[in-house]
Parts: sequence; structure tokens; C-alpha cells
Amino acid sequence: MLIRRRPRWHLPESAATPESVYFSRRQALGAGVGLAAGLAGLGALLTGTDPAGAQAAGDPAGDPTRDLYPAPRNPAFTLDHPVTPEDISANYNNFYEFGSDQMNYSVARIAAKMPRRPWVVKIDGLVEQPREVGIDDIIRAMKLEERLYRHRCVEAWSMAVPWTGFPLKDLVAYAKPLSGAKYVRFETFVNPKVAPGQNRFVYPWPYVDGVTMAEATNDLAFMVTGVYGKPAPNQFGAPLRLALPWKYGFKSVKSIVRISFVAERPVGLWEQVQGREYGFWANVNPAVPHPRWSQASERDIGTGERRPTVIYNGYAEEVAGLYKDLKGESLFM
Ligand SMILES: Nc1nc2c(c(=O)[nH]1)N[C@H]1C(S)=C(S)[C@@H](COP(=O)(O)O)O[C@H]1N2
Ligand SMILES: [Mo]
Repeated sequence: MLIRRRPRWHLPESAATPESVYFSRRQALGAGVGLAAGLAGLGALLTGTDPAGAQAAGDPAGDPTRDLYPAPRNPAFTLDHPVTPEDISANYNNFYEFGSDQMNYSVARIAAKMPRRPWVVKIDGLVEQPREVGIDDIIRAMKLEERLYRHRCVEAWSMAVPWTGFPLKDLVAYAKPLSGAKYVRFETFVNPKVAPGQNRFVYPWPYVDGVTMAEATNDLAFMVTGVYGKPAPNQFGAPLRLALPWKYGFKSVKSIVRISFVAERPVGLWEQVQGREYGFWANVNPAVPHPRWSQASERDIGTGERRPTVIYNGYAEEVAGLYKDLKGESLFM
């Protein structure tokens, strides 16, 4: 979230895959040649012929849930601009546990070494029965679907991604919260041996953030397990992350190990670091500038185009009602 030396969309021309390639792959999958396409991908992985090497290393070829992909696309979620090519979105990630140098594929490369299993998620706080559940048990208890979502980082870049996962409200139901639960708090793993960024004590690890129960049970709030029709590569926040497309990206906690139902509003990592710039609500609004830059427009990391930012990142119809009775709150930072 600091100042970038070089904009992330400054990728060589050769690194950009035209959207048509992605879409024709989807059509091929739809036509029933998914197995062939999948095997071709695996071959590229094994022989190291994937042009984006860092992406191949992070590719979860051995993920125990890969039989669940690709999941059916939910047609309710559409885009008005193209999906960001995977080799761009997968190689420029905000994931401070793996460093703050998003360029040179370094976050993806370092994250690729993170062990994906065993992965246990603690569900605790104000729930009927606190418990620890293996990630595969959670994923297999849910119905996976694909959704095309816009993603808007507070740093004024954006992308559009085909996430696979399940609605957060299904996980809330699974967790059986008590009536005193007012917020859901999400926590990322801590393991400085795997995540060198966690040796930087300027950040109060673990990465934490949260939402209200009303936000958590809104249909848009999504738990991500996969992306681009397969289990998510580590740098996207495997094996479980949030996607809250109407909020700035820092609310979408990655690589979650703990989900707590609490009475008090959680204080996120960025709010702890710089509360005057990053607050609890963090809803996207072009009219409310970040203290150090405008939020009026955004740079699409796929096409390089600049386009106007839209209130609630284009999801006002779904979520504006959540905020109509809130007075005196900084809803947009
Ligand atoms: N644990 C953790 N989660 C995180 C972050 C992080 O540094 N650590 N960065 C956030 C920010 S600022 C953004 S924009 C998104 C980036 O997601 P992406 O890498 O899939 O684009 O992840 C969010 N979740
Ligand atoms: Mo971000």
C-alpha cells in the first residue's frame, strides 16, 4: 500500500495473453474437452513450458480438491469489461506476507513455496461449537460455483477475475453463530519461515480484517477457493480467501486460518498501521479520495486502460441498502 516504484501494468507486451485465448479456452471446456485442456496444462507444468514460470511453480497441480474444477459459472454475475488475463493477475499480487515487491513475479514465486496442506481453519468466538476443520472438509461441504467479479484495490488499480468458491453466507450457516455475534473476523496464517514478509515487524501480523454479519450474509460476499477454473495458486490467497467486490481489495483477506464470530468491530491490519487512511468500511467510492490520491478513476491491469471508478465498484444495487441507516461513519475509507 506504499508508493510503487513502477506501475504494475508495466508488463512486457509478450506477457499479455489476449482475452480471446482465455475465452476460447472456456468455450473449449464447455464443449467437453476439459480433460484434454487440463492435461495439456499439466504437461506444460511438468515440463516447465508455462511461459510465466512463477505461475507454474505456484500452480496447485496436486491440490486434493482439483476434481471439483471447473465449477459451473453463476450467470448472475457478469462484467462490462474483459476478464483480466491470468498471466497478469497471477503475477502482480498484493500479499505482504510474501513481500511488498510485486514486480518481477517475486510475490508469486515466494508464495509458491507455501505448503497448501495440511491446512486447518479454526472457527471460534460466538458460535454454538468452536472447532477446527480441515480445509478439504470445508470445501467439500460447500457447493462451488464460478463468479466473474470486479476487484478494485485502494491503490487505484483494478482487475476482473473468474473466482471459484462459495457464498460466505453458506460458511456462516455452517459455523452456527450465536445471536451475540455482530461481526466476522478473518485471520491469515503466521509462519515467518514460509512468509518472509512476516519478519518485517513494521506490520502487526497476522493480517486481519472483518465485516458485519449483514455484510457477511449478503449474497455478494464470497469465499474463494479457486480462480480461472482451477484451485487458486498460492499468491491469490490459497486455499481460502475472501472476495468482497464492493470494497477496496485490502478487505479481502487471503490464506485464512481463523474465522471468528465476535461482538466487537475487528480492527484490520491496515487500520492498525494507518487508521487515518484505511478504515473498517472501505467501500469503493470515486467521490471520496484517499488522503494521498484520488479514487475517481482506476487503471485496469489487464488492458492498461484508465476508466472511471463506480460507487460500490458497480455493486450498488446489491449492497447500498446495507449502509442506508449508518450515520456518522466513514463508509468509504
Ligand atoms: N493476508 C493478506 N491478504 C490480503 C493482502 C495481504 O497483503 N495479505 N492484500 C490485500 C490487498 S491490498 C489486495 S488488493 C488483494 C490482492 O489480491 P490479488 O493478489 O489476488 O490481486 O488482497 C488483499 N488481501
Ligand atoms: Mo489492495
